[in-house]
Amino acid sequence: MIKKDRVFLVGVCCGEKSRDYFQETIEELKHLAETAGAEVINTYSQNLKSLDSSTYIKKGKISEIKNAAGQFKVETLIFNNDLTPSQSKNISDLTGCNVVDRTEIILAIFALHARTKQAKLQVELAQLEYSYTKLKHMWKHLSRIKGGIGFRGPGEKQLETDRRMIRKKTAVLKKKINAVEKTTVIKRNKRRNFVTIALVGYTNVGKSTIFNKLTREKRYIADQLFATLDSMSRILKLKSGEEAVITDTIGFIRKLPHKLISSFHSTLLEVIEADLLLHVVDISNPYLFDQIDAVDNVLQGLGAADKNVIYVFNKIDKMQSNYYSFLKKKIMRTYIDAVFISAREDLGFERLFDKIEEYFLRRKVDLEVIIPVEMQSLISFMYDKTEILTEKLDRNKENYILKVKTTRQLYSSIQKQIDDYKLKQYINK
Ligand SMILES: Nc1nc2c(ncn2[C@@H]2O[C@H](COP(=O)(O)OP(=O)(O)OP(=O)(O)O)[C@@H](O)[C@H]2O)c(=O)[nH]1
Ligand SMILES: [Mg+2]
Repeated sequence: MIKKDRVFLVGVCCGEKSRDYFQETIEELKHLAETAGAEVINTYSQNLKSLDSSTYIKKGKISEIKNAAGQFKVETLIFNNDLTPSQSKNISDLTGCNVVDRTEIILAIFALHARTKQAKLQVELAQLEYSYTKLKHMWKHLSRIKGGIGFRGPGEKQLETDRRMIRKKTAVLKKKINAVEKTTVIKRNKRRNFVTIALVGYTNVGKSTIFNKLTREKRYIADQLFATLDSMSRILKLKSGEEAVITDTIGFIRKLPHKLISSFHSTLLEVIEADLLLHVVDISNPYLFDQIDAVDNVLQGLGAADKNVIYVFNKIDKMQSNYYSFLKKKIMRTYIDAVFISAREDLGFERLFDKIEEYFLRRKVDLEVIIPVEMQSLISFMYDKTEILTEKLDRNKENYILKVKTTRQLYSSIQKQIDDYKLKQYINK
C-alpha cells in the first residue's frame, strides 16, 4: 500500500454563517483531503474577527501547529480557504510544512481523477493558470517590498521568466484542448434534434448512480468528491416513445475555483445547452439548502440559471422516517414539483419518469395541424392560444394547414376536436 500523506487541516471561522456551518466546511475539507489520498491527523481551527494578512492565522497558532507537526510527523497543512502566495510562503517558512489551500486541494483531486485526454488537459490548464495568478500576486508583493521605481531584484526577474514560461505552456495546452474539442462538437451536432437532459448537483450526491439506473450504464461511482470529471451521454427512452439524450457530468462545490469552471467549459457545455436539468440533491446532508445555493451559483456563472429544472432529492433511504416526512413537507413548499428517490434502493423512479414525461408534454414544439375550413372557432382558438408560424389553404380549399408552436398537451386536445368533428361528418353522411 502506498504510504498516505499525513496532514493537518487548518480553518478559520471568520464571518461565516454559523459555527455549525463552519464545522460543515471543515468536514467537507476532510472529505476533500481524504479523496486526495491524505490521512488527516488533526484539525486546528481558530475564531477570528479579522484574518492575519501575513500568516492568515495568528502567530501563536502557527507555533502550536509547528510543534505538533514535528511530534506527529506531519509534513502538509491543508487550509479551508484560499491563501495569498505570501501567506502560503510565510506559513511554510514558519512551520517547515508544505502549505496547500482549498483551490489547490480541489485541483489536486481533479488531477488525480482525470481519466480522459480532454479532462487531463483541462486540469493541467487550470493548474497552470492558478499558479500564474499566484505568481502574479507574488510579483506584486515582491515589487512592494523591494520598492523603488525601476528596481529589479533577482527574484523578480525569475518570476518574470516563470510567468513567460507559463504563458507559453498555456498557449500550447489551449491549442491541444481545441483540437480534442473539435471532435466533441461534431458529436454534439449529431444529436441536435434530440431533447437534452443534464444531471447537475453538488459533488457526491449520486448523479452517476442515477445516470446508471436510468440508462443501465456502468459509470464509476464512489464515495469521493469529484469521482466524475468527464461527460457521458446516453439515449433515454420514455414510456411515450419519445427519446432524449441524458448527460452525466462533473459535480459542483461551494467556491468552485473559477479557473476550473473556465477550463472545463466545453465539458460543461452539455449543461449550458441542455433543455432540462435534473438538479440532484443529497437529502441526507444537513446542509442541503446551502448545497442547492452553491449549485445555483455555479449555474448562474455558466449562464444556465433560467433553465427548466426538476429537483431530485436522492438518498431518502438514509433518512429516519419522522424527520423525512417533516423535511419533505418543508422542501415541497419551495420546490413544488420535487421528486424524492433512492438511487441505491431503486425507490421513486416512477415519479421521476412521470415528471420528465410531463416536461415533454409542456414543452413547446413546432407541429402541423390540418383544420377543416368550417371549424372557424377552432381556428380563432389557435390564433389565441398558439403561436402561428405559417398558414395556407390546401389545394381543394377544404382545409387550413397551420404550422404552429405549441405544447403537445394542447396539440392532443386540438387534434381530438378535429377527429371528433370528422367522425360526426362521416356519420351524418
Ligand atoms: N445511501 C445511499 N447512497 C447513495 C445513493 N445514491 C448514491 N449513493 C452513494 O453516494 C456516493 C456518491 O455517488 P456518485 O453517484 O458517485 O455521486 P456523484 O454525484 O456522481 O459524485 P461526483 O461525480 O463525485 O460529483 C456513492 O458512494 C454512492 O454509492 C442513495 O440513494 N442512497
Ligand atoms: Mg459522478
